[in-house]
Amino acid sequence: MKKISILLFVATLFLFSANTVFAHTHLDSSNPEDGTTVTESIDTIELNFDTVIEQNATLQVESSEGDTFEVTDISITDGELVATLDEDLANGSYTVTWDIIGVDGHAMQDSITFEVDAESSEEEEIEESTTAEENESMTENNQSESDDSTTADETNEETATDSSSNTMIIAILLVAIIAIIAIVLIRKKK
Ligand SMILES: [Cu+2]
Repeated sequence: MKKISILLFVATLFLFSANTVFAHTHLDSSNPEDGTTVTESIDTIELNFDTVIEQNATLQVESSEGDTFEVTDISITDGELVATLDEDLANGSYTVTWDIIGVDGHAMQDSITFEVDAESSEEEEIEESTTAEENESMTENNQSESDDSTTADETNEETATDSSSNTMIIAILLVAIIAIIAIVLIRKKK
């Protein structure tokens, strides 16, 4: 009887450590905020998550025209991610997509969109049209890239659904194990 209760105790500990928190990691706030328009040009994007995240997070910035922007630095402190771009974002609409590993070990992918509408100087407009021309030849590449990310999105949603049903099963198992341990301990006392 003693051996069984020790075994159950170890199993419980294992389940707890594997699922410390029964919740996915989501975005709390960001700068720029989702759906907003910023009136000055920016070269950093800040994401605040509701739990700590792992250091291996990645982030992509894409304009509505399909141009992608190089992220030169990602710094992560607990649940705060700050991404620095190699250039200021010109006026336009942007989508920021991230892949993170949350505190529960689940991979989470999500995105925000925002607009930049800064007082544009002539220089910026010239820069913008040059970039647009340069990127015309890349449009094909970007097309296949965005196809890929759609597939990734779908896979991710499936994973999230699967893991939440797994979480339910684990929670039920946990309750059952705790109940068994309680019964064993009560019997021991008698
Ligand atoms: Cu999760």
